Amino acid sequence: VAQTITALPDAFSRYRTQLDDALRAAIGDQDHPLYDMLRYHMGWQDETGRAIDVGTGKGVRPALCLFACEAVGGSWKTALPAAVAIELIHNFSLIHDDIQDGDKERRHRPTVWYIWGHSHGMNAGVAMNVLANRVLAPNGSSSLPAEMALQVSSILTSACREMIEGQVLDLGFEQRSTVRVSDYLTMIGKKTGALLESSLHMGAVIGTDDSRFIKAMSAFGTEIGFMFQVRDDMLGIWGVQDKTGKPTGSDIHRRKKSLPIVHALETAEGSARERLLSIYRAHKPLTETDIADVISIMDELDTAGFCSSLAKEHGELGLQALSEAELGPKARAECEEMTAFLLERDY
Ligand code: GRG
Repeated sequence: VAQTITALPDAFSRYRTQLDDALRAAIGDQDHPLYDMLRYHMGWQDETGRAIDVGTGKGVRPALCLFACEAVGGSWKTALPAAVAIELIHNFSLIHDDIQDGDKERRHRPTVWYIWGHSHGMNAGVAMNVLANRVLAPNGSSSLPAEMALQVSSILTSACREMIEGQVLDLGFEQRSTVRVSDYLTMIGKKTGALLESSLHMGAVIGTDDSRFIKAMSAFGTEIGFMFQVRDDMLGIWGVQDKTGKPTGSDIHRRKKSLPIVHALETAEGSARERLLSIYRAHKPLTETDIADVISIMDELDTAGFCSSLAKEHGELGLQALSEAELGPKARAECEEMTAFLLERDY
C-alpha cells in the first residue's frame, strides 16, 4: 500500500473545533454510566471516567457534510446539526459492528463491549442512534427550520436503513464460499456508500435549493463511498498497525470477504485456487503460513493493483459527476484534493 503523499486536506480540519463542540453538546455531560460509555467511545474519557483527549475518528462524514454546504454556497454552520447527526450514526454503527465482529480494539483502544460487555455495548450503540435522531428532530436541539430538519432527517434515516441492509449482506457473505466482485460492490454501496453519500447530500440540501448542485454532490458521494471502502479493505490486508490500529493481514485472519479476497477467489486458478479455498473453508484458526500464502497468492494475481485501479476509477467517476454542476474553482479544487487524499490514505 503506497505511502500517503497527500497532506490532510484543509476541509478535513477547518471545521473540527466547532464540530467537536457540537458533538460534545449532543452527547451531553450527564453523570450517568450510559454517557460515560458514549464519551469513552468518542475518546473524551478513559474507562474510569477521567477526562482525556486521545483524538476521535477522522470525522470524514461530518467534514464532507459541512464542506458540501459551503461548496454549494451555503453557510457551513447551518449544516452543523446534520454533521453531528451523521457522525453519531456512524459511531452507532461502529459500536455495534465491533460487537458483531468480536473486535476488541478500535482506534487503538479497547472497544466499548470489550470493557462493559455485549449488553451495555448494545445500549451504547442504540443510544448514539437515538441522540442522532434527536439532534435533527424538529422540536429537538436542531437550529434547522422544522421543514428542513424533516427533509434532512429523512435522508439520514434512509441512509441508515441502507447501511444496515449492507451490514446484513456483509455478515451473510461470511457464510458463503463464493462472493462475486459485483455482489461485493452492491454490499459496500449500502454499508459504507449510503452514509457517505448522505453526508454530502444533506450538506448540499441545507446549502442550496438548486437541484443540479444537490444531485452532483450526491453522485460524488456515492462514488467516493466506493472508493473509501475499497481503500479500507486494502488497509485491512496491507495496512500498517501503527497507522490503522489493526494488525497487517487482519482481515485474512478473520476470513472477511473483503475485496482483496473476493478478487483472489474470483481470479485464482489451479493450485492457488485450491489453496485459497482450503484455507477459507477450514474451520480452524489461520496460521501464519496460511496468511503468508494468501498474501503471496494476492501478489501473484496483482490483487492490490486491481483494488487500487477500482478505487481510482470510482474517484474519477465522482469527479466527473461533479462536473454536471458548475462549482466554484475553490470548491472544485477541494473536491479533487479530498478525493486524492481518500484514495491514498493509510489510516
Ligand atoms: C444491528 C441495528 C443494527 C445496526 C448495525 C453495524 C452496522 C449496523 C453497520 C456497520 C456499518 C459499518 C461498520 C461500515 C463500515 C464503514 C467503515 C469504513 C468504517 C470505518 O470508518 P472510518 O474510517 O472510521 O471513517 P473513523 O474511526 O475514522 O471514524
